[in-house]
Amino acid sequence: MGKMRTQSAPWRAAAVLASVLLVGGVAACGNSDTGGGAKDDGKITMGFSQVGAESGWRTANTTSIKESAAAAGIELKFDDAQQKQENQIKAIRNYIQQKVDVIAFSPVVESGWDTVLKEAKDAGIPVILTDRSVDSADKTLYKTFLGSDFVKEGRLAGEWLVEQKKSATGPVNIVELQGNTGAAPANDRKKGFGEAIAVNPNLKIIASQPGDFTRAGGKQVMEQFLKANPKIDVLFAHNDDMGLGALEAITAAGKVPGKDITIITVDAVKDGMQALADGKFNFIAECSPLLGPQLMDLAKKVHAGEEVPARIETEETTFTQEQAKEALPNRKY
Ligand code: GYE
Repeated sequence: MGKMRTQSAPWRAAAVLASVLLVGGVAACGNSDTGGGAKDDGKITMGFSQVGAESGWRTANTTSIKESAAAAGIELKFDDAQQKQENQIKAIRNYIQQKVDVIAFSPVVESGWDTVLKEAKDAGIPVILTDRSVDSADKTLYKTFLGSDFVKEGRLAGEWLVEQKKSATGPVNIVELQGNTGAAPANDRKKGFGEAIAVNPNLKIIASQPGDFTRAGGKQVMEQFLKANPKIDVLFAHNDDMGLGALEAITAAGKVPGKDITIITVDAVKDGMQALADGKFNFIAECSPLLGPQLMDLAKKVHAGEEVPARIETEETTFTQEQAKEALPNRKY
């Protein structure tokens, strides 16, 4: 018996080890699968905190995310923060509590995210930034940033204007409608545009105010601009919606948009493209809202522990009035 026991000991040890591994394996597997706080069905759960519903761009972006999640078989928990950072922080904390597999969000402003991002990291939940970025110095707080190059959009808008006004002999007065204060696209578009027009000292920004990326904001601020400044030659609006709102103010002031005032915007959503084709806008730098498919792809990779590039840029173009007429019939959003 003694002999048998000695002989069987390694087997028993192996069996014990195997069962430990098996149980451990199942437990580990269960952990990662139920990390979604839900069933052990291998389905990825994503918590997504959206900026709001402030513009046509945002609506198209939300649709893209919801449709792509469904198509990719990803369970989406969606929250609209109504352009408030505190709401986004609350939503992210909820997602951490619910143990979602991946958190994705479009930060309404650039600053002030380190604490909540650290909480997600400590909970072992990967974060993907989509559309807008954060200014955190610690790049390990998120896996990747998927979105446009907003500085480039501003620069393309500015370069177009420089070319248009190259033979101007006197001052060209520009007013600027900014996005919401502190947002990456507001900061970056302002920067890119400002740098591009700096080559011609005739081009001067005489007023610049936030219109919060909304039509109502664009209209209201443009009314103030028109009241305070008798000579406005150019409007640079950080998105189509503010430009569309401004059209009403310009017309009400007895001026012809696209003629008396040159209008440049960013986004190229359908209503913006229509205004461009109709000659009310003069130029649009495109910004694509169709980020959903790439976001879902990234979520799957990040969840599987694969390496992903730290920065993924969306491809974009620009539109003149003629190009808008051509592109409009096929525009999806
Ligand atoms: O340009 C604007 C929206 O973050 C790129 O947000 C986005 C911007 C977009 O409200 O229309």
